Order: sequence, then C-alpha cells, then structure tokens
Amino acid sequence: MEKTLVLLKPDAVQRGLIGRILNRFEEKGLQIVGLKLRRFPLDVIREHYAVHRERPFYDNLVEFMTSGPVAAVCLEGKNAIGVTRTLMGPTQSAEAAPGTLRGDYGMSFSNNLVHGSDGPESAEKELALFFGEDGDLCEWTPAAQNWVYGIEER
Ligand code: IDP
Ligand code: MG
Repeated sequence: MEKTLVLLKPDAVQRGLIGRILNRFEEKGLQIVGLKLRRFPLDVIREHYAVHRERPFYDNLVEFMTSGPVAAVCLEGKNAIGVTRTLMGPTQSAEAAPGTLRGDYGMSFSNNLVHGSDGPESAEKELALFFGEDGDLCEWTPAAQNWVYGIEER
C-alpha cells in the first residue's frame, strides 16, 4: 500500500466541493487515513511549493494557497500516488478530460482545485510537512477492503 498527500485548494473549499471531491477518491477505492482543514501557515505553503520558487507563478500560487482554508488529505491504496494523479487530470483544468476532477470542475491553470504528490519521495516529504514527522494519521482497515482488491493484490 502507498500513501499520498492531497490538498483541496482554497477554490475547492470556497466553492463547496470538499464533499464531491472526497467522494470521488472514496468511490474509486482509495482510503482516507488523514484529514485536516486549516489555514496553513505561509512558511508551510512556501516550503510545499519550494520546487517552483523560481517560476513566474510562484508568488501568486503562494498567495492563492494562503487565501483561505485548505483541506489536507492523506490517501492510501495500491499505487495511490499515480491513481490520485489520474483522477485529478492535468494541471491546466481547461484542457483536462471530463471525468477527471479538474476536467469536471475547473477552468483554470492556477485554481485547479487539487494537489496530489507526484512521486514517492515528494509524498513522503509532503506528508511530513502537513501531517508531521510522526504522521498524525489514522491507520484502519476498511470493511470493504477485500472487495476492492483481488486476493493477489492485498
Ligand atoms: P500539478 O499541481 O499538476 O502537479 P505543478 O506543475 O506541480 O502542477 O504546479 C503546481 C501548481 O502551480 C499547479 O497545480 C497550479 O496551481 C500552479 N501552476 C503551475 N503552472 C502554472 C502556470 O503556468 N500558471 C499559473 N499557475 C500554475
Ligand atoms: Mg506538482
């Protein structure tokens, strides 16, 4: 099983889409093991997007991400990182295919509703940043787990 960090960005929260977006992950079979609604501090957001520090959109991105509450979510599942990115769709929402979160709910490059870790290393780093080094997570076994995965996949 793999864990990934998802952020429901301020546009998703303000537009009342928390429930619908979480529902898509849950329906897919991804398990929620962390859930936190916060106005995250500026330094956390700056650190989270540090790889984009030199990009022209960085300041606007940080301003956007600190403009309101963000829901931090830890999802767990087989290939959770890749599966989550597929459900999200590409960065430019206007070009995202229907059926993806960004394709169904977004029009924007910047205000694209969700963040998802892009690999195992970033997932580990980002989960530590948003849920702490000790991982303020809830380990549990969903009752339907054995119906979501085949015998050899568990
Ligand atoms: P991702 O969220 O799909 O992984 P990244 O390239 O990692 O996309 O960029 C991080 C975030 O920065 C994007 O989700 C988006 O909010 C913002 N962003 C990326 N590229 C642009 C751009 O060209 N214009 C405006 N905002 C951008
Ligand atoms: Mg990214």
